[in-house]
Amino acid sequence: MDHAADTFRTDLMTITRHVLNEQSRHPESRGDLTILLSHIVLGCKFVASAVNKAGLAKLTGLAGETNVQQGEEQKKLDVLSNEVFVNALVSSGRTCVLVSEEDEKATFVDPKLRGKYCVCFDPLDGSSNIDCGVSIGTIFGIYMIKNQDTVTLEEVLQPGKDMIAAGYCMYGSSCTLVLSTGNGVNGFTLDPSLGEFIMTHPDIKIPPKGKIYSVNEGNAKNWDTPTAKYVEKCKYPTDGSSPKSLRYIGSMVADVHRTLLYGGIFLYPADKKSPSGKLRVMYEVFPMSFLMEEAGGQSFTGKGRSLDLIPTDIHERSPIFLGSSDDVEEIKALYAEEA
Ligand code: AHM
Ligand code: MG
Repeated sequence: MDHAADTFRTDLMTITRHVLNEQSRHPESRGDLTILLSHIVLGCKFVASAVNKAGLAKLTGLAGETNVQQGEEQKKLDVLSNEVFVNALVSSGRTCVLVSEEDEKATFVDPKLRGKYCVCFDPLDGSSNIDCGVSIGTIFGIYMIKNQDTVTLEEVLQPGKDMIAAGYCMYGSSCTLVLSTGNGVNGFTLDPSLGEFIMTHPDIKIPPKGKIYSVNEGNAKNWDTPTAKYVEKCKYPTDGSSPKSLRYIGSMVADVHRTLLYGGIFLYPADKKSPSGKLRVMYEVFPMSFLMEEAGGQSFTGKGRSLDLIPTDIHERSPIFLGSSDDVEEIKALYAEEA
């Protein structure tokens, strides 16, 4: 008869066990980050369940409110996800400021419930994909605040390189949570029968060069010269290499997840209509750039390293080019030529 371990994995590295292991590398740690992350994980499980049931529970469609980002319509699932994360983060007792894509202003937590962390998050990114069942996700980045009692908005506007952890959860054909606490990147898949995220992608490293480019080519007529030249090179390489394949889901979490695992480049450049691009610095560009660098890749804004940006507004946008190091080098060279 088979040993149980031949059929079932019996020594499971759950995300909680992993985060506790990481914590033990810092003997001075009091477990605050572990507690905060376990609340984020709970939020992700709740949203995963809501996304799965969305069609049945009539959660798709508009909630009748308008999002702060230039009048975008807000979906019911976005509203629900935002509430879930705000409640989970506040009740962790480990946060003092929350920055959410869905809220115009930063939320300063009641002083009685404050802890030392600021969390920036997009509770449900890729909302245009909700109604057709395409992958969507949650993105988060975590900063440490020096003094939680006196924290101001200025202190929240820190460069991305000061983040201490970042991650995303993708609600796709499976639910996958990718996390870095500044010591590499690991991926966990939700086992629905256990209700636990189990490590399935240890120590993710992005290939140094990829065969895929990912961009909304519908915006091509408004691109600047370096972006246009780069995409032309992807299609008609002049160095004898094969053309790259184009893959674009239109959901940042899914497009970045594929880029991280398979290599290649994801671009959301500036264009004449959107000179700062579309994606938001604090809860889209920074967390994804942090993960990319931790996995051995690069992230560039068209001017410099993405994580060096210092935002001046919590909903600021930036162009972004991220992915395999060699591929990002090529676009950097084209911007340098232009300068
Ligand atoms: P959202 O935050 O309103 O969902 O928008 C962000 C999304 C990203 O997930 C994705 O990369 C991008 O918008 C796609 O934009 P476009 O439809 O312009 O290609
Ligand atoms: Mg978003």
